Amino acid sequence: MPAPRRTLTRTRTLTRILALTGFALLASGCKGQWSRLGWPAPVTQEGRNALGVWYGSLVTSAIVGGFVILLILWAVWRFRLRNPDDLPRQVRYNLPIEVLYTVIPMIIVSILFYFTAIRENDTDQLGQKPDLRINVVGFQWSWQFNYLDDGVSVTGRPGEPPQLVVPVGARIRFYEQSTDVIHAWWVIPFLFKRDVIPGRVNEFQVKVDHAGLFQGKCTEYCGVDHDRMLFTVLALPKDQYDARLAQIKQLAQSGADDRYSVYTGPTTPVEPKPGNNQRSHS
Ligand SMILES: [Cu+2]
Repeated sequence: MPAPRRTLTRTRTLTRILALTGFALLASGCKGQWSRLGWPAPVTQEGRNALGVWYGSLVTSAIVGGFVILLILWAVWRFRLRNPDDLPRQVRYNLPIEVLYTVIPMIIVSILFYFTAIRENDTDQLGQKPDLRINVVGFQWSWQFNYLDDGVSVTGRPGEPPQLVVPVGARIRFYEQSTDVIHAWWVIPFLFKRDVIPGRVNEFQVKVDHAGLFQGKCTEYCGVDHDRMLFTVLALPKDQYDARLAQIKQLAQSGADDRYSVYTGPTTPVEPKPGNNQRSHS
């Protein structure tokens, strides 16, 4: 009979496709984002914490999803129509089951909330005194980075992303300010973003533990050129960072490159008084 043979061939093809897909996923997972289930590689401890929450949530969702799919399949099979006249017993209001499917999701959500809140608290901790303080100023439509302890500023223009250079292994405190509307500062491999709000100084602290060039962008829609609010963060080993900073200082003082200027603002960013917080950036 041809039918079983066709079934066998189909099964073999399906098995091959599954095996190839699995191999492709595993192979790409060794070096890429598959192993992190779509997330970029973190370069800070805070980023690794966020990744942990992502793994936990995803595994929980997979377990819940798998369980629900199994229940659906079981119900479809168990209560299938065997005979056109055979209507299954019609039931409603099973109190224990209703209580169960209200209580279990609440427990799952509470556990997810607990871990999210813990990690969020860790990320919000400013920790010890920083080694380096950077004032990030968002404006329509680029960024200015003020090295508060070194007296230099780097200013970008729309389509000309500024670059922030930081040392690897140093505690970096960021002070975010906006001169116009709400922006959000996101360095992709920090796996973290924070709103930049006019009239406020938002702070966070991280330690970058990998050298590299990281892409960043504004993630709050802030106007027509929002998509041009790009920037990069270059993390260098301490000696290379020192050399690069000396070069930047020299460029700022000589005025040879208009992206760099001498910073003369406050050494600790202050929140502007209410009603007087607009357009302080020129
Ligand atoms: Cu923006």
